[in-house]
Amino acid sequence: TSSLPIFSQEEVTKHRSLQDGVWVTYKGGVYDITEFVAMHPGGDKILLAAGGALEPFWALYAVHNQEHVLEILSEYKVGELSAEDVKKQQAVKSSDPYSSDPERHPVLHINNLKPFNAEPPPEILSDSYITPSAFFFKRNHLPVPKVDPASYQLHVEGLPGGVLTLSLEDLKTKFSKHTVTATLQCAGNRRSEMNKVKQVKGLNWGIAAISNATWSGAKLRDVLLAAGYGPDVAQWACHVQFEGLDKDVTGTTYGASIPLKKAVSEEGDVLLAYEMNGEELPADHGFPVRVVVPGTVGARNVKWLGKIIVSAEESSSHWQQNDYKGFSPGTDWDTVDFKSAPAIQELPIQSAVTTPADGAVVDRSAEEVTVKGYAWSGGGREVVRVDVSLDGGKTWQVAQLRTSDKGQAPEPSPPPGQAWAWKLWEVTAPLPAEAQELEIVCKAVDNSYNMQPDTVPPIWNLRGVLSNAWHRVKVKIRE
Ligand code: HEM
Ligand code: MTE
Ligand code: MO
Repeated sequence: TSSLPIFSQEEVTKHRSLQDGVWVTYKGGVYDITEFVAMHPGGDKILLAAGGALEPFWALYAVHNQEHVLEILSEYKVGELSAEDVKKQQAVKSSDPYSSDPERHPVLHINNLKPFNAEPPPEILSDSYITPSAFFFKRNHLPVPKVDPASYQLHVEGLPGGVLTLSLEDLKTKFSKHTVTATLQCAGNRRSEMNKVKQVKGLNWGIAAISNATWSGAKLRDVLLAAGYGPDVAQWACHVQFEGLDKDVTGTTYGASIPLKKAVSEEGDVLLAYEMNGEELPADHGFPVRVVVPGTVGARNVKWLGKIIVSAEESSSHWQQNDYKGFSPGTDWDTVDFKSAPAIQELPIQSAVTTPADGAVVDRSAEEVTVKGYAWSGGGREVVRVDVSLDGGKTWQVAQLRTSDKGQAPEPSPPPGQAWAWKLWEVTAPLPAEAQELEIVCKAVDNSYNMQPDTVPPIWNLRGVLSNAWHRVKVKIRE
């Protein structure tokens, strides 16, 4: 039993602002979190819970179901909620906003269940040039919205012609269909390697928050032209914003924006995709329509697209303004100013070893080892070389690159600046005679001669994004 005072719900509800103090309840405890609000990794959303219960919010943002979050909360305990009010709370039926999420393949490694975030085992990535949709990494910030394709409407706003509203049928029949093979990578891919240097905030992705698919749909450019886009618009507009149909508890939708220049460029290949790998978009990947922005960070590839807005400003969404930005290793949560950094758009050069896995054992009798992986660069820059070392970077050899599955014709070389898809690579080398352990390292080079940094510490950042140091894997040789 606790010696802390007992409060009524009415008393708790009086504390709903920084001035009056911010109080919340959790499992019958009362917490004064006023001091914590400014330190909250999820931003001032936390104020939504002011004066009430945390449980329904934490059901929506299950990232809180961790020991360290409860430890933080416990520091702020000021009392107990009266028994009568605890009973009333329990009577409020808690409904699970994730109950209509789709089924997922059990092979996926789940980083977070609600919202659903998962990546495939790395060896699956290098086993097929096109990642089967079931294995494609999934990154949701919110519950998957249920969208009826028959009544689906896409609104295009901000152009001189007024609002253009399109049905799914309109999108499929009034615009020509384009197919693009494009790799999608989350800004947080390989975040776990940053975590090893120093704790960062975010999902602990391994090396597989990246996948490659063919996407088909209408070109965003064509839709904007149909909605009244012309050279005059470029005089005042700089961005194209996207809003998803997935909503948080306040009704705020997922949102992001890209530069107008990319959106209307003939070579930009931005799609309003309704097919993935030749089939209708799966629920997890944005059914019925998502934006595919080739060469651009995953976060701007808005799923369950509801609205397109041509505007002078970037999206005001949390994910455009206060997340998905890079900072110096010297910047911490006390000093970070999100306004000071640009939103991530094109991603830097990346590669990783998918097999063998870190910690694997190879038999000396095998005499050789085959190393496989992926390599990709943002902005349509083409990977031109991948270097692989078996001795921690002392000696190197050049990997074989491929752009198709074994036995199939390679994809034709993309025009300069339109290399949207990754390259898979492979090296088979004799096991070094003396070594008992291999330290396999890979690094890629793109056609601008951008290369990956050799270690993590100089690129560490508090949010753990843009993690693209040389990938290192240790393998034991069994005599
Ligand atoms: C993330 C603590 C209340 C929304 C986090 C994280 C912590 C935290 C420690 C980072 C978790 C991690 O990445 O390991 C708390 C505490 C709360 C609280 C102690 C109450 C006293 C809330 C409320 C909301 C919320 C009420 C929403 C209304 C979020 C979101 C993130 C987050 C959206 C994820 C940020 C991201 O990774 O994108 N919170 N939180 N939090 N929180 Fe809270
Ligand atoms: N679009 C909506 N509407 N909601 C989201 O949560 N997540 C974004 C982006 N588009 C997201 C979204 C992020 S951060 C990434 S990395 C990609 O979708 C992931 O796409 P995928 O799940 O198809 O792999
Ligand atoms: Mo992402």
